Amino acid sequence: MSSSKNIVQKILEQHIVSGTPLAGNAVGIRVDQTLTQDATGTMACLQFEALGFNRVKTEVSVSYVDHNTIQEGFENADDHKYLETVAAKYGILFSKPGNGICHQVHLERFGKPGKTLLGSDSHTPTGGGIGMIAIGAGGLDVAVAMGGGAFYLTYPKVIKVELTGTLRPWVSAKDVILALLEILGTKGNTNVMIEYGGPAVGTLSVPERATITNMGAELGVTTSVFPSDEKTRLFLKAQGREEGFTEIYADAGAVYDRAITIDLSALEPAAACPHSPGNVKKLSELSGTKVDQVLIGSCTNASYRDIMLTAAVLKGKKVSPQVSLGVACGSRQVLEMVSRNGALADIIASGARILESACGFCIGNSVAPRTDAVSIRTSNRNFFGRSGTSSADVYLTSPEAAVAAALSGEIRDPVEYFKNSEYPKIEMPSNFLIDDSMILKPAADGSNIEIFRGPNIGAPPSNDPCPDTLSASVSIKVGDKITTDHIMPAGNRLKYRSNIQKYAEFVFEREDPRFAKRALENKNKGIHNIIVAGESYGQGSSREHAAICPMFLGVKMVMAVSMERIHRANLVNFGIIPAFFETPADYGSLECGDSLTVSNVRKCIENGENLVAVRKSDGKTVKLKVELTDREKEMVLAGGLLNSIKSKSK
Ligand code: MIC
Ligand code: SF4
Repeated sequence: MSSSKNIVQKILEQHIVSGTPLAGNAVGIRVDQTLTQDATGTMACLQFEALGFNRVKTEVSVSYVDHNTIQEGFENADDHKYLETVAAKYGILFSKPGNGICHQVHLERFGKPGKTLLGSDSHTPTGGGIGMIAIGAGGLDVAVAMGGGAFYLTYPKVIKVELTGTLRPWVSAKDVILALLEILGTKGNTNVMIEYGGPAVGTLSVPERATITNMGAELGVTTSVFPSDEKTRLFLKAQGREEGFTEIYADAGAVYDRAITIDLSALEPAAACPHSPGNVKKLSELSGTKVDQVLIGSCTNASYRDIMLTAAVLKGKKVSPQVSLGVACGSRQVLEMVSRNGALADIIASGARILESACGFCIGNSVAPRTDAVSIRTSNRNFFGRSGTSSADVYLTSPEAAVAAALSGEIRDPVEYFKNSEYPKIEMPSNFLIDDSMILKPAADGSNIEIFRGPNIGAPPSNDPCPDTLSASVSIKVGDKITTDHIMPAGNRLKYRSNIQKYAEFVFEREDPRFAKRALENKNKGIHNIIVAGESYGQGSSREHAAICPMFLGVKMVMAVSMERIHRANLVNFGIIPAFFETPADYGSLECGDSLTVSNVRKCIENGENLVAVRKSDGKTVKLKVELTDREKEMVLAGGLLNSIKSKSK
């Protein structure tokens, strides 16, 4: 075996606490830092409490409030207060609403090369831009990590993405990740990490790298990482944190499972077209499409560089009368800097709406577009209905292309549209404006702190151990690439994240509005529910509600052709069996309403044998693979992680 190591190996091997670091093996790693956000964090903190920890054991844990900041009704504000008091009590830093989007603030204020970061949000890999192994997971996994427990993952294959050339004017980092999405697609990339390298890395600033690693989440890879180099040092220095710098490069001769080269000089501006981040087309092919709304922001493209570029291009011009332009800085640091240097005034003067430094439009809780609208966004997801308007078409682009659309009222290739204008050169500031006063420090001794619990907050629901026989009904059959947004809508349903009973009413709301009622009726009659799904089930968000709420409705198994990593882990954490068709064609023969019996479930799971489902109507058998590690078997059999921990401590 070669002694030369790639970056992934270097960082992971320093953090391994169990297992052998070979692709495909289950390994446990030590987690140095965690982040949670309010939409997933309340459940994570409730679970942290249920697990009985009395203080976080990580180097840094930060609780951000950035998702549910609309506060229509008392529920979100109550959750914020709950999170604030939990943070103070247990040793967590608390980033107040208004301080910015978790991933951007974390990159600016806490990210450290060579460290591991686990976050209850699928875009945690943003931290890969600063040379961390930063992984998204369900809230329960993050709760365990906050308490000092290991995080378990499949040791990844590593794809090297070699960047060569230089980006042309009006082509930017977003176009790099869109090009990779075009190559790799959004499915079939589980248990892979992407490592960037090559001569062009040095031409990209840390926030530009973070745009690329952020949207790596859409590939379905575990994470993406950049080297830590002189650009990283300068970024940390400008954030007043140079002492956190370590240089990290791959060794010469490091080995990879696959290599892809992207020549930045040859890239053309692109967009992810409705309704998948993998549906990438060149903007020149879409040119002329009328645009109604343009939104610049989100954890992908709202850095200082992105907002300054937006301002410089808009300066002295007016937004097309047909277009509603919204701009949201990714952090309060950026908002304050652009307001002090005058750039914000140029954006305001152009006719833009200034939105809060928060997730906002990206999670669909505000500024929903009109019926049948075309909306151009610099964010990372355009799943069906996520904008809040099911009939809207959402295209994901770079800020350059978004500004071209805002000014012209049409989708335009910015290279062509701005051909007579100079491309503004945005220099990285040598000193960012540092003011951490909206990050509250925890109490040194939290024992006297009383936790605030509003009426919307319930205890995490419990589950029964896995039954030996499933007498089940296929209560829904869904297609390929079903995202966790399809399973558990966010938007105006977000305020129920802490109220599982209520939130469960909306499971598969857009797929089949009668699903929740049907599933609950089955449960009450003692019939187990099974979800039948196609390829790449559970893409997208890490929201564990897409497992907890089905669990609450009595779902015992998901039979799928294939499944995405975070969602599979969440199902296991909540005692739902992730099962895979041994013969994928069996997917086609099952229908919603089929009654199935699955016998000897516990024994087969324990022994790692196939399960066999028998259809009552015609005796048809369907063989199902259930591939679980020993630790996962325990969880599934116990009815979830909380049960398995409790039964061990008895
Ligand atoms: C998302 O971008 O889909 C979210 C909203 O940030 C989610 C988390 C959530 O559903 O709360 C994610 O990416 O994990
Ligand atoms: Fe927030 Fe959107 Fe980023 Fe998710 S993808 S963390 S909703 S800004």
